[in-house]
Amino acid sequence: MSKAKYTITSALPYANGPLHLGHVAGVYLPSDIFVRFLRMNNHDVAFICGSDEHGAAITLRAKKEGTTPQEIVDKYDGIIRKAFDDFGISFDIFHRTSSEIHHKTAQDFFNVLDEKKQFTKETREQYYDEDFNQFLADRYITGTCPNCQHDAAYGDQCEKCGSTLSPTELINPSSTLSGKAPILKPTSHWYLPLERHEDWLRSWVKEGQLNGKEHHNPKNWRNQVVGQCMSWIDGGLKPRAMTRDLDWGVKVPVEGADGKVLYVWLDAPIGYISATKQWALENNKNWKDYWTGDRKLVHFIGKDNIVFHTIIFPILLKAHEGLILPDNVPAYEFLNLEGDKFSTSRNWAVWLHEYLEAHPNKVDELKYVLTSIAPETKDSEFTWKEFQTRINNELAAILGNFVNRAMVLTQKYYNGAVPVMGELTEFDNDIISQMEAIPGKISKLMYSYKLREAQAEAMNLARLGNKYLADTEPWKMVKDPANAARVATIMNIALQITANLSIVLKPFLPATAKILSDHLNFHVSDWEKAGSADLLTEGHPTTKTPILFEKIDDEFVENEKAKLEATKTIENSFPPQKEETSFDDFTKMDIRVGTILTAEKVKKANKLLKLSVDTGIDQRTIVSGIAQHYSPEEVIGKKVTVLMNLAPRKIRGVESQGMILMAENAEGELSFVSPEKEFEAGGEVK
Ligand code: B3M
Ligand code: ZN
Repeated sequence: MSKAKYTITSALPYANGPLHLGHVAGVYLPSDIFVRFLRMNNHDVAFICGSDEHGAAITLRAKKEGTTPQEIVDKYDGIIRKAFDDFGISFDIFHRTSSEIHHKTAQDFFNVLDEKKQFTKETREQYYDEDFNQFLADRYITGTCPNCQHDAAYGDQCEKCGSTLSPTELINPSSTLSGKAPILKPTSHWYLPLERHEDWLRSWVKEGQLNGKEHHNPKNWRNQVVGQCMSWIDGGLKPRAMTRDLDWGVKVPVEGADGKVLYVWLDAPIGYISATKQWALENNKNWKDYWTGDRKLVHFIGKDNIVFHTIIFPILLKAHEGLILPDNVPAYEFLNLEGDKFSTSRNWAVWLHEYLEAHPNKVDELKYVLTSIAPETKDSEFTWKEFQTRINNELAAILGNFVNRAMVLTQKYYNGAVPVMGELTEFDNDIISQMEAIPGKISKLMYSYKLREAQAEAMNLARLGNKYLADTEPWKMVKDPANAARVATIMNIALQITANLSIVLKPFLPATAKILSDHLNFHVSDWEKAGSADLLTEGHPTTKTPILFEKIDDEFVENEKAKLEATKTIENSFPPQKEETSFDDFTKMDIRVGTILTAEKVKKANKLLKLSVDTGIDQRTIVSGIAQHYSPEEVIGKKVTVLMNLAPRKIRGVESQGMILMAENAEGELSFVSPEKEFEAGGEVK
């Protein structure tokens, strides 16, 4: 049977910020491990990724940094690209959706679907920000998530529970631009009628589900993925707008669509195709070979991207005709950091590029730890303490220790030359058969996308080696010359294990595997060779390896934790600045210093105090909503600021003749705004 061919994609990171360890553990590292494994198994593979440079994520970031979207994407594409390079993620291409070939590919794709009548054009009411004269799609609108009540969900998705939303589903929507409640205004867009595709989609997703009693899952789709798809389909598929009123993105390629661009979730997945095209151009290949025929398309993504890759993009691919649908969509849950969520706004993150700058020689260490804790089936957590424990107790104590002993003793006893394997004991045979079984176990786990267990299985080979040396104790036996043949056999087996490690560790710890290969003078990348006990022939020369992993001391852990604390920012919920006002309008307001003379609670109103205030020119009654922050007794005699010429209003039956100005902190606590010097009542505030 010929080997399966693969097109592997990793979610295109938004070029609106650097990558943190959560992104790495849940998308880029696992896809890289999987691809390295496939290549070693001689599968035909294309490994595709690139920057996602459109959408509100980018334009909002540009606004925040006071610059242009183009500058934002250039900056972050650069940072991300370099970090991937330094970390050794082995993409065949890391492309950009701002490229010309992408714009053209996405427009052609849109035209094909339009010609096939796969869209409906509809005019609907959409949220609109009157202050900014802009329709509010996706991240331009926030509100409370109808599913988890998170109060900062976006118009297209909630980052807390991962659900995919439409702006109108948000509770208490507000504009990200002005902070105000939006109005509704009609606009025309191209919609993809998802509901037309329900039947085939349902059975296609079900193929990934349980089959019979054994819970046999032929496609190995993760429960979370099947679950989210089914709940979306069962919830009723609806038409979804595929265009937006924005000026940053891929222009809608039809007449009468001025000021409209493709929805970023239409254009970004097509980015996988345009990246493949670019790669094919550069490498004399035909891109179609990677998107048609007998080939497995696999998307590595985070769980917040599930429906885009299992419903929307598959519908687009199917509607386009002739292109393959994903074979699997291994989606990862979220990684937390030191007891809290990763957060860009609070700068609670370990940024990949910063880690690599600080610890350029600890790349495999980070890979190992992140794979060990990868959030494959549930959310997991990164802590610097665990980073230390995993490196010291596993990498250094097990793998490093075993390799070091095997290589050092070989130098010492045989000047580096592989000794003769003599007669085998039962124990030797048992160790060898355990070793032979490991590559097969790893393969099985890999093809089922259980990379965390696969790495643990690879480490079991080092454990086996350690146990073998600890039980046979060649360093004791060698003291009696009568044992020479036995010691040679033991060391031969230990070296065969080391050579096997240099193969099976390659997908997970490529730099470490390379050190082993170099010092063993053994460069084999063919997975099929792994498991054999005669990889190294008698007399084969080896050299002593350096210490593979340095122990991490407590100071390292403390430093890293202190760095996190020192750079975190406090998130506040202060509203954005209000619209500009004129000096003339400002001077219309009469604001003065006043002194509170008396205060009493307003009956049946637990927030209100009725105050009498000396304003310097009169004495008047003001009702103020401060009863939950001040008792009547404590306000008497206080100097406050009074808005004098506010039109009188009746509040709970009492006429309020003005307003006391209050300052509010992030927790919603109120404080009087009082002159800092002892000023008498009546003084103007201007
Ligand atoms: N950029 C969303 C994200 O980074 C998006 C993925 C696109 S994959 C086609 O979460
Ligand atoms: Zn939610």
